[in-house]
Amino acid sequence: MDCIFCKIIEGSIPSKKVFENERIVAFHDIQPAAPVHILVIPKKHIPTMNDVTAEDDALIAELFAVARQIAQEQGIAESGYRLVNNVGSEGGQVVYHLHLHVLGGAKLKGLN
Ligand code: D5M
Repeated sequence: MDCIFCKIIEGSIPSKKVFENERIVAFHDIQPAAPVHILVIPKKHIPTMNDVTAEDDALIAELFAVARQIAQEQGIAESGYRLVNNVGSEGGQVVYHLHLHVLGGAKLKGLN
């Protein structure tokens, strides 16, 4: 499959991983938009949030749990951070493999 995040999961493209279990991987974004910018992705290839089904409920809950754990580990939980999921072209999605951006480490602008 021609998916850059699937290649990161299988290890054929390098990444700076900060978390991995049987279902989820997290790694540093290659183009950081904040001092802390980590992507949390399911190993299951789900293109966008529009493709999530009820059968993925536990996986999506775990995605958020891992994001919360990473925020703690990165030291941004107390000061605050942002979780972002871009959906489709007008939502700014570039990589069509579901991912949560964990952004923090500075006062973030916009969207509020
Ligand atoms: O975000 C896609 C994000 O994926 C964007 O912030 C860059 C990041 N990206 C792209 N290629 C890589 C690799 N190889 N390693 C790490 N991060 C990467 P989107 O929400 O789709 O706009």
